[in-house]
This record gives sequence, structure tokens and C-alpha cells, in this order.
Amino acid sequence: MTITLYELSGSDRNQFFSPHCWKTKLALVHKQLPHKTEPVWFTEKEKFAMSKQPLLPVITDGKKIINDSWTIAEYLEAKYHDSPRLFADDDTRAKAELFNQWVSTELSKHIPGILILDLYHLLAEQDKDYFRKTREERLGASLEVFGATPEKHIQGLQDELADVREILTTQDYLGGDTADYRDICLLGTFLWIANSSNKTFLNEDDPVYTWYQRVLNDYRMAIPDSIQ
Ligand SMILES: N[C@@H](CCC(=O)N[C@@H](CS)C(=O)NCC(=O)O)C(=O)O
Repeated sequence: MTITLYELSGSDRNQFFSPHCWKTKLALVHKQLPHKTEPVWFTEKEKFAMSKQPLLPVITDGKKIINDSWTIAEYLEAKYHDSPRLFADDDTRAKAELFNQWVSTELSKHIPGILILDLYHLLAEQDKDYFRKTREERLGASLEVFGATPEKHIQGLQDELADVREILTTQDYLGGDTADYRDICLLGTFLWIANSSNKTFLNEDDPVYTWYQRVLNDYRMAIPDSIQ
């Protein structure tokens, strides 16, 4: 039974930008699980109403319906235990959970200021009012004001990456010698930027950039050619 991933898209049904959906897609690729994608616009919540909640990603696997990228990662790891592992053991699973929380809050707080206007412009026309209303409420400012100083937010992102940078100067992956779900969390978050905006957010002499090139290459089959 093929797994279906319901994933947020822009007006172009092949343009995917949601960091949490990327985490799930990369987890499926990592575990070499065949799957198909169902693109969803923000205002098409009826497409995944069977999940009984309003956020993506959602996957269906036979009769199973699962939402939330972390819950999905744990489900895939338990159900497809013999496929390549997202967590080498319980200790790395606990570390990955903490890292995922840090990426989703501390690191991600720098990202809307980098890309919010670019993202707005790539949305389906029918999504734009919904996106503006919900994001302006959340950010406490208009998209134009919040998105007016992307350089400041790029600097904030790069500063926030200090500990990650230190780890990646001595090892190839956050998982050590091979990628694990921590690498997927960070790559999924960078793909939020790269799929929404052409802005450069890492300097080429940054060890994090070297890691980014490495994981882009590792997961290349899932990543658009436009992202290099
Ligand atoms: N903790 C959830 C967060 C899911 C989430 O916030 N999804 C966003 C896209 S990144 C969404 O579906 N937003 C729909 C909306 O705002 O209406 C996860 O990791 O899956």
C-alpha cells in the first residue's frame, strides 16, 4: 500500500515550502518508502478533513491517518523498523525530539522575516487573504513591515546556528557519520527558505553551508533542481 503525503503547495502544485511537510517527505525518502504526494492549498482543508485537524503534514498509510511531522516520524520508525533508521536508538530519538523543538521555535523564529513576502507571492490567489490575515495576526505586523528587513533576520539565523556550526566542524552530519532525523529537521527548515525565496541565507565559507550541500546531494531525488 503506497503512503500518501498531503503537503502544502504554492499556486504551482509542484512548489512545496512547508518545513514540517519537508521533514515528513525527507523521512519517507530516508526510509526508502514509496509514497505519492497530494498537493494542498491553505484553503483546501477539505482535502484532509479525514485527519480531523487543520494542519499539514498528514499521511495516510492504508487505513491509518496520521498528522504532525514528529508523530509521523515515530510512526514510520516503529512500523518500518527494518528500513534505514531515523533514530539509531532511544537516546538519539530523545536528542532528535529536543533538536526538533529547538529548530521549530528558536531557529524558525528568524525565518518569516526572511521570506514572508516571497512566500505570499507564490501562493494560490485563493490563499492570499487567508495567509495575510492569519500571519499578520501571528506576527503582530503587516507582511510588508515584517518582511522589510530580511538581512537582519538572515544575520539572526546565522547567529542562532552557532552551536550547530560547532558540531558540524567536527562531524559530517548532526547524526554523526550518517544523517538522522536531526539532519532532516534542519534540512527541512532550510528548504522552507530555499523553496520560497532566492535570498542567500548561508555564506559559502560556513561549515553549515558545506553540510547543506552534502545533505542536498544525499536527498537530491526529492529536491527541485532549482535548489543548489
Ligand atoms: N507541529 C506540527 C506543525 C504543523 C504546521 O504548523 N503546519 C503548517 C504548515 S508548516 C500548516 O499546516 N498550516 C496551515 C494553516 O496555517 O492553515 C508538525 O510538526 O507537523
